[in-house]
Amino acid sequence: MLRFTTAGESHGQALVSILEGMPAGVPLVAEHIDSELARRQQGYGRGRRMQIERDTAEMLSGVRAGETLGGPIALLIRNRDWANWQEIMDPAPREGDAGGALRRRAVTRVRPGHADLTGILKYDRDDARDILERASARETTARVAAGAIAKRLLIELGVTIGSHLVHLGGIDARRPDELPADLNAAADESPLRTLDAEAERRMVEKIDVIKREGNTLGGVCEVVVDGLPAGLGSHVSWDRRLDGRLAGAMMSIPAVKGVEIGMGFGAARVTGAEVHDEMEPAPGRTRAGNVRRRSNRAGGLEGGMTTGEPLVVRVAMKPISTLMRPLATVDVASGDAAKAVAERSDVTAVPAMGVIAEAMAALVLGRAVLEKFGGDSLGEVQRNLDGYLSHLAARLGG
Ligand code: EPS
Repeated sequence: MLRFTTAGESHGQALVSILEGMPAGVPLVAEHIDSELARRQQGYGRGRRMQIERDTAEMLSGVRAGETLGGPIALLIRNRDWANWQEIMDPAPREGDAGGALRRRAVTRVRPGHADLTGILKYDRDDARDILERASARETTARVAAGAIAKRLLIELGVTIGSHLVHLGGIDARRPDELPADLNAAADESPLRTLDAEAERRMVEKIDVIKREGNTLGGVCEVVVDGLPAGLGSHVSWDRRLDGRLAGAMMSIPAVKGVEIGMGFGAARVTGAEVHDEMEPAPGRTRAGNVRRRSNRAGGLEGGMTTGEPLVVRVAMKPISTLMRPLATVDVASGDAAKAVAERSDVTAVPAMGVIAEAMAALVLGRAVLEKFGGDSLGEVQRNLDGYLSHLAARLGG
């Protein structure tokens, strides 16, 4: 079973990711991971932190001579900013807080919308830094590193994942009827990872205005997965339905507040004839069971299973909760009314969120692929997939 966990604080020494359950023999070099980490660091509207960090992953285990070994893969991503935070983040006990640095730097004016307040109540802390360091979206670096490896497995099996930004702070991007063959090559050209140059211009202007106002913006990214065979996930039990598993993974990304598959909420507003994808025979479309859907409003999922059409998931992110013109709050040290802490932050991180959503999709789909075609080596997985595809090829007059 493919699973992963992460560790690390935003201004601690490093982030760690452990990915377990990858079969042996998957080609993997540092560049596969580092290129994804670099994509996550892009995006107009990010703050000064991204100029400090140059995220690269050290492979500590599970990989030898450019191939996975089948054992747990441990990855280490160092925080460059640690050099500036050693005194504050040092794990060693402080003798009476020499110099009062910890007290002076304590975060007590908790930010509305952030984990700060509920975190200190639940974990019984006085300094919200004990919460925000782990709640920070810096953690998603470790997810993208693990997801980059899941992507390599999927690529070997003919499955590719891309994303683009479709909405930012009230401005829609036009979605082309036909997406570019290499979606990420096109989207990564844009500073906002959007395919609509005119909308991009207005979005950049809006980010500049909102930044001057000390405010923040959210938005929506669309993840598209091509090449999935029909039949990943299952209709038989609630926790095997792939739509639920994907939505859960996307909702676990910090600041994500909504997920739509295919038409999503739009499907609730119109009739069945306007929602369901009509089918026709299509010999040779093996991965879709020799059938073509005339539309893909279902977003590639029916009955909790992939249909063989592209998987389309849209993910909505709220505006970042650190505002330079802070909102009203309570100072938890005094109990008095106050203005929230205004630490350095981003105006928006929606373009990065798209890359993170790709990683989460890769981890969920990698697991679903191994459930169905699982093996200890890439060769075994490929043989299992090939056997299933020859079975599909023979169905429905194919
Ligand atoms: C974040 C605040 C900012 C972001 C950070 C997430 O960091 P800092 O507090 O150091 O200025 O840059 O995102 C990252 C570091 C990253 O790698 O994405 C927050 O509070 O969530």
